[in-house]
Amino acid sequence: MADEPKAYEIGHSRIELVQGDIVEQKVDAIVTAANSALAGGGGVDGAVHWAAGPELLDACERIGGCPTGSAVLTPGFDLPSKHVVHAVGPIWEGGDANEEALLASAYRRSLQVAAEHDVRSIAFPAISAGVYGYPMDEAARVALRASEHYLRTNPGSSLRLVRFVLFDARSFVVFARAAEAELGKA
Ligand code: AR6
Repeated sequence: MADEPKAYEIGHSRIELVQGDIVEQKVDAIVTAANSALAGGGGVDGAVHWAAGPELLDACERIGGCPTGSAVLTPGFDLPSKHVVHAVGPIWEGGDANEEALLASAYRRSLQVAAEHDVRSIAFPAISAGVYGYPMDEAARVALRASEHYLRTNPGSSLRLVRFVLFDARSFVVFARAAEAELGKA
């Protein structure tokens, strides 16, 4: 079934894929796909800011910005999750502008900054795969590989659950196929 959640055990942790809305996830931290000005916007960032309330934008303004390929952490304010990680993925420019390394880095930095705050469970959207134009299948491979690599190389970190929350059936299927290829059968 396309919308059956999928799970992969990676050492003491797990990677899950679900179809849904990231703002409804009951996890320690949710990740939003931000821009480098942390100025808010549409897509998943619009939904996260709306659900968290206006204090989230104030917190972003105090931080001032975040380079592409990196991530910063704020409180979750009105969200069910304690923290929001603001990850800045690259804009797709055809694939020869270091996009893959920058996207992998955005995931890695998100996981690092979450672990620094003892986050046990974190939920990611498909960073860069919306208005930033990164092809969904390639974005999925990068996301899964970067997460698996982090969990395998940091077995002592606080992170026990990395959940990918795909907004629609198509992106869920694309992520599920990529996970089968990258992580094995669920
Ligand atoms: N839950 C989970 N996924 C979602 C949700 C949601 N509520 N809403 C959208 N998505 P995008 P980007 C999916 O465009 O490409 C913003 O304006 C969406 O279907 O949100 O990294 C920022 O401020 C897509 O698959 O992020 C930046 O300026 C994925 O989330 C810029 O857009 C990412 O789409 C970032 O662009």
